[in-house]
Amino acid sequence: MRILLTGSAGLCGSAIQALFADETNKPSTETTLHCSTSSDTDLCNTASTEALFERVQPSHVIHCAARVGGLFKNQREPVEMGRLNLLMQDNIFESCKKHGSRLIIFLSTCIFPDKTSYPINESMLHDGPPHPSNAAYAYSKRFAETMSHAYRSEYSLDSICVIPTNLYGPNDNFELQDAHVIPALIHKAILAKRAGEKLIVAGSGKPLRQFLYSKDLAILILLLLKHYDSSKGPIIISPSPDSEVSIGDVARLIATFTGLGEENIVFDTSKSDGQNKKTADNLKLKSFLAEHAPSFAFTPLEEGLRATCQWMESHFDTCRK
Ligand code: GFB
Repeated sequence: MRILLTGSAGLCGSAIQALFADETNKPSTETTLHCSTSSDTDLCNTASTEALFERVQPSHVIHCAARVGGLFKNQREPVEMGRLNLLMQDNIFESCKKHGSRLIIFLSTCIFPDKTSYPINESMLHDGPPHPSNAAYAYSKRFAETMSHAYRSEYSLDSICVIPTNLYGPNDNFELQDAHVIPALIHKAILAKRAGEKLIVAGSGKPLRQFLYSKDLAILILLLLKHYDSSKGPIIISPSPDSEVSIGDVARLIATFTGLGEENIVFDTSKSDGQNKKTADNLKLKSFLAEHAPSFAFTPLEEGLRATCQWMESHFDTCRK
């Protein structure tokens, strides 16, 4: 396999690179990984995207590059969250069609309908409007699923739409205005501890989320790239529904792991809670794993959070923030 990895310096891309660095994880010795970032290619530009494909001639593409961000970035920049993802996806689909590359493209559980029954499964993707806080992003990613079907029926393009729940881990974006909840709270907790202040958690702390450790996602992406029958449609990547935790519980764990202490947390209820929950089932993934990786186990949240807190402590001066 000649794998092109876009967005290779990001949370997901860097986890896949790290996995590849360990030779034993390589799908085969002949497999090569070609990493691309926004500094070498503007994927919103058709010519530069095609030039990248001409250089790499990929048999497989893992499209990690995307305009992503937490609740508050989605509320602040809905146009870019929608438009830039549409532009990148359009160029990636067209170049994959031209080069006959097998493609993995990332959606997110926030794109499912907001008013729905739980747990959510893959068949419910288009059953109603998403949460208004990220509608532009959500429809841009729903459109990727629609185009995945379209390219399959018209050009037999082999593409897999993977739908992860909230991702976290090393090399995340810790920039306070744009970050997702876990990197934002870790960054704020470290600053609060150093300044002897309180950790300010936005909202009530009541919303519920399922969190996926980036190292787990990387392992699952390589398994899916090798073995998943893409005609089976999109697939949710998530620990089980009962792994769901409240934002308040996550904040308390982060306050403990950063040494700030749970007693130093305050909730700013003037800030938005966003979606209350987006509980997703992972039955499709579990049946895939039963066949292809029965010994796979998700990293427990406490273990992943502790490791991510330590990672940011040791990379505080160099990480994205
Ligand atoms: O991770 P997050 O930004 O995204 O926020 P969503 C999750 C929850 O954490 C919300 C609370 O209830 C926030 O109110 N929260 C508390 C904070 N403190 C903070 C903080 O300092 N920063 C942030 N960001 N949140 C996103 C979608 O929704 O999920 C994206 O908007 C994407 O498009 C992502 O899909 C995975 O889980 O609410």
